[in-house]
Amino acid sequence: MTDRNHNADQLYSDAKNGDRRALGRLISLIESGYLFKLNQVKSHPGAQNGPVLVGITGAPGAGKSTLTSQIISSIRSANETVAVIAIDPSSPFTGGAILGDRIRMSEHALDSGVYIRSFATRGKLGGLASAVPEVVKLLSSLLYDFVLIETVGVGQIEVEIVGQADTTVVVVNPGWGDSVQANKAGLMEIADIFVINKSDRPGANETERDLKAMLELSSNLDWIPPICQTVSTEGQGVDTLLEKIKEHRSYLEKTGILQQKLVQRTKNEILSLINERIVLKTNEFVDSKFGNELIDSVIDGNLDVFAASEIVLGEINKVI
Ligand SMILES: Nc1nc2c(ncn2[C@@H]2O[C@H](COP(=O)(O)OP(=O)(O)OP(=O)(O)O)[C@@H](O)[C@H]2O)c(=O)[nH]1
Ligand SMILES: [Mg+2]
Repeated sequence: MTDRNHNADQLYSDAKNGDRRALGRLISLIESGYLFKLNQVKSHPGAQNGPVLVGITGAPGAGKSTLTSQIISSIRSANETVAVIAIDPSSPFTGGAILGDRIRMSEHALDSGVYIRSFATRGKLGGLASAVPEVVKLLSSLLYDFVLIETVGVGQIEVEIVGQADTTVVVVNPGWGDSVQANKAGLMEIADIFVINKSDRPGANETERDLKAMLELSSNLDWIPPICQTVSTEGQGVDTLLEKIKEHRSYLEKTGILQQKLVQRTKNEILSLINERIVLKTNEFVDSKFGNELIDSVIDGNLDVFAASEIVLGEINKVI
């Protein structure tokens, strides 16, 4: 462990000096469950001085990676820097999506103001959900102006991951029912900005109308999610989207919501670290000889489950 700590510290200082391979290795360490203590972090995601933290989600194939690549270009043209975390749902059999993402993003590969990390999830999304906040913090400490998280908007964990962003962009496509699908997947509630991508296809205006109607029903907020039409393959509409992202950030800052989100995120992180530790200790105890004896006592009718759990809690209290 000491070796690993030393190694991580060295990697971090190399990463700070712009060594991207070191950064990649550090992220792999975090991904494998290593808790890297970022003592030197001064800039938190979502803090006033921290990067703009944007989640980009939507149905498979909606054009999220193409859009992300264009957002990167738009950010870079203003000379700001950006890190991207792409959570790739690619099947372990084809791996096609990873390749696709790499090709689409490859135009930025040599740009030192851009860092892209693709995670192939392959069924271990759960672990990634706890690694992502750490990785985001790491990237924030490296002073990127923007951190983008791309994830497919299906399933609870993906939505949870994207919920760690301060500004959530939901990508839909023109066509009957797409907005309805987004609604069903729970994406309406989390959207701060809507993008109708592939607006070169028929039906974009109808989809915008549908979305507006749904938003009127649901929103009672002072931030009404704007709707942007984009053609990502051409870069069309992307500058306007970036403007909206910045407007949302200003809104969060002005209203104090940004700070609230940071407080909530920090609280969740502390709670989940404590939970993990308690669950681990509890499992260890229940699996021990004494734990087995307790279970036997309950089965034999000498003890009820409440009394047994009190005893376990008492024991854990001593070791935690
Ligand atoms: N016509 C058109 N095609 C687009 C547009 N944006 C993306 N595409 C195409 O849509 C396909 C999917 O794009 P991706 O960017 O891989 O979509 P994604 O949402 O990242 O896909 P997954 O990560 O696999 O869920 C690609 O063939 C893109 O070239 C657009 O604005 N118009
Ligand atoms: Mg993608």
